[in-house]
Amino acid sequence: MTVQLTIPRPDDWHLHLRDGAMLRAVLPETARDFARAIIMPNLVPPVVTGDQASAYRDRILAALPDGTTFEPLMTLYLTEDTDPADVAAAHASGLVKAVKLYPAGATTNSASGVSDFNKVRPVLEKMAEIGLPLCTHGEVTDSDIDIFDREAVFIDQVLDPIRKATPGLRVVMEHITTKDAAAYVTSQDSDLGATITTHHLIINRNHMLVGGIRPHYYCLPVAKREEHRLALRAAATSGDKRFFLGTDSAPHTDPNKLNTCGCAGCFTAPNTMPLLAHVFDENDALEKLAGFASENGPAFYRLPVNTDTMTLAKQDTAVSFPDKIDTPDGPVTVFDPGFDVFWKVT
Ligand code: OTD
Ligand code: ZN
Ligand code: ZN
Repeated sequence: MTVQLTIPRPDDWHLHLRDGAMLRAVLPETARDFARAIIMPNLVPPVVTGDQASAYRDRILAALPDGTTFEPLMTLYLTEDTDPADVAAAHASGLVKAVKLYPAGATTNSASGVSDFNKVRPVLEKMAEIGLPLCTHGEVTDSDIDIFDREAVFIDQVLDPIRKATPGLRVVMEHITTKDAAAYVTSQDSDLGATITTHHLIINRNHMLVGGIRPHYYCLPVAKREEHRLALRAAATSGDKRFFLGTDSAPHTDPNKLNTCGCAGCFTAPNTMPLLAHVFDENDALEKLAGFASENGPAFYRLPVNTDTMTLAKQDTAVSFPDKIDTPDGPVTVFDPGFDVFWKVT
């Protein structure tokens, strides 16, 4: 018997689309399944001002295949020089849906991020006043903090102090990877939400490191121990409205991944929804997928749930996905979950 699941059309609340030829190659992979996405601003140079976000939005819309509907939800890259008035204007015009905080040096193209959090206080206060969410890459960058501990230390040393000092600031902890982060979210009020990626629900650090190093599983924040993956699964499938999907799909060409200093990122845009159906099915929580992928994100961002739908159907035989997509810059490998998947988007 075919099992089918129909949910409101999903959105991706954390996505890297890049620019130029790469944008044109990867955008159709997201627009096929998702109605909207929060677009990360870590281009080179970064998307810092409202004018830059507006121009980037135009480039995304111009890259959409004919007949596709997709709404890019733009973000600004927070720097120590960000002007609170520019942020407020970009929000008031409806252009910008969040501001992104990268601790300087934490991840890909984060060199222009924040080192001195006191310097961004006026922006954060303005955002609290106008209700504009802050999305955080939640890892400290101190060289003496072990990379596997950087998320938990960020919560204690950076995030919690910022939130206490800025009442009313709405925050999304992006791509959480630890049980500590999930527990922090559930201990707080509804001003705090968190995105969870598809790949962090599937891999732990063993998948990346046992039996040979697997560069396509290397992403930031780096996958943690199995107990953390299980805590993320529990959070995603719990029905708690504060947890929602942000794929963090982050395409890099194979030569840039398979390198002595390989880039971080998993490219999950093409197969995320079948993989999530597999994960929620495995956890006996298929009825919670609509909340995670389609309803909780809009609730946090105070946007309507999409009125069109997506149907996923479980097949009798395993489905296949392309191994790679071709781009003019080189091939980009699609995330391989390492197990057979029977779900497909119909
Ligand atoms: N993580 N790769 C990238 C960004 C993210 O921290 C992130 O949001 C990227 O390539 O832009 C990654 O592994
Ligand atoms: Zn990040
Ligand atoms: Zn990201």
